[in-house]
Amino acid sequence: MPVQQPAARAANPVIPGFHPDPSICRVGDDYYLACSSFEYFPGVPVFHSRDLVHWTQLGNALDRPSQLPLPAGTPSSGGIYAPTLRHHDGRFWLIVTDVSEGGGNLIVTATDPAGPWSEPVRLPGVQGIDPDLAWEEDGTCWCTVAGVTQVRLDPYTGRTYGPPRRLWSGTPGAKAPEAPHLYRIGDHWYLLIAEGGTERGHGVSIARGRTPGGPFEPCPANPVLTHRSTGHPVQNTGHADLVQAPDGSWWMVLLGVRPRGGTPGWHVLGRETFLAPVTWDNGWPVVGGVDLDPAALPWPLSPGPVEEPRDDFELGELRPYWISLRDRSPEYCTTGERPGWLTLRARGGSLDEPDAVFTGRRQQHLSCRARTRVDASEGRGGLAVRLDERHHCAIEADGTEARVIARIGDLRTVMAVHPLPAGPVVLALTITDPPPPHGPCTGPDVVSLGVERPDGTLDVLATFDGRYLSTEVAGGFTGRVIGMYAAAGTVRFDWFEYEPVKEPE
Ligand code: 6LW
Repeated sequence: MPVQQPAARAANPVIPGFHPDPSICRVGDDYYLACSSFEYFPGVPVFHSRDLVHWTQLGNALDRPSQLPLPAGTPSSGGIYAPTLRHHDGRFWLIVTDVSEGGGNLIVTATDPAGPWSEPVRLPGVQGIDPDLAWEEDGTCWCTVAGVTQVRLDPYTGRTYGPPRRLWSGTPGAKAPEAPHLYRIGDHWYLLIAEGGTERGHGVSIARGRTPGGPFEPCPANPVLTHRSTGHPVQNTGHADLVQAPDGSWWMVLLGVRPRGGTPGWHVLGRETFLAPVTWDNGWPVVGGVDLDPAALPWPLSPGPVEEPRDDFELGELRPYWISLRDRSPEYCTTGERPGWLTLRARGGSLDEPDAVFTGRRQQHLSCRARTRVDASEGRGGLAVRLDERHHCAIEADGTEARVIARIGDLRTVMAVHPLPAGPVVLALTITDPPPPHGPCTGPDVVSLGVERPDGTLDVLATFDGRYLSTEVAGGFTGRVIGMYAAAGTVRFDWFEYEPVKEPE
């Protein structure tokens, strides 16, 4: 079934690019939101908004190795799964699962959501992913995990009390009851879950009971949100969290994907954060659509974040949107060695290796351009877009030539070789719609990789069908990340530019 064309300019996704498993809370007039981050370091990006539409990243909750010691063997889409972010007893609480070797569930807290966040409190008695925190009025804290089970927890010490108890586990026959969130609303405790799996069958269901442990009565209208078996341009909608606005209205954040191209459609930005309005009918939530017109929000919109396309690496530390594979040891990634440059030092092989030295930023636009000025006189590296070790493409330079290298599953090929002048060069990567006609076999986009001449003219060395950098091909839980890497020796980057490309009407 051809995917319907998206509605007119909507507010969604409110946080584009791979920002899955959103969890939201409100303090006064300020909203805060956190997402999962998998094999990347730092982990768990934390955002702030005043209008639920425009979000600014404050930082990352897990930004120290003592909080996030991701081992080199952490596989792509391993590491940090779904968080829950709450505010209680004067502080922010973030509970999350590190599925990597030696990880487990943990809690970090902060008085300022921009950080610093505390050292982790480990939760050996909490077994399962997608942990949620909810408190009774007397301070009793319940931790609920996918499955769905629940255990009483002291969130200050990590001690659990008694064996876990099973709660409502969703619609009979539906798979993967997960992403539980528990809310006290009016006279009821509401248990919100995702079910159906995070692919095209994803959906959100809810039940309510008189106590935090149930018994729970399922909503007669479940699933209260799904796009399964529809032609909606946003698919895989699920993994939601609820928040009440200061005016009493209710809202839901959720993950969704935007497949493009022919059938089945390929999504390349990963699972993004979307917003939907919620109303209540006879004590049950009714979720509005994600085709949300920003002008329809019942409050004035704050000005969105202004982001400079270019990072000159002049700050003492990298901006919070930069993410590195598994760790960011200054031995391999530093702006301190050559002021105004990012220095990357290879520690193993190419992007095919789990311990590749790669620092990038999430691709957040369907069409975009990235450029970087690189000095590869002491090594080999360049500019890449990656999904994982087996799905990436790059324009790589050493002191004498540039190569376009593509990796699709077991296939690895050099698509082009091009001589380079001595000295730093500008590498470029552009992602645009496929050329018309958009036939049934069209991929979602085309990746063009090249080198700029000294006069700024771009020599495109190769183009790459973007479907091979999509989740439908690669699998996994992340989305494309565009960045810089070192495959050998030392490679230095003077600046990095990322900006959306406006497609012709
Ligand atoms: C997340 C869980 C899920 O923890 O995927 O498919 C995990 N469902 O809710 C990672 O996003």
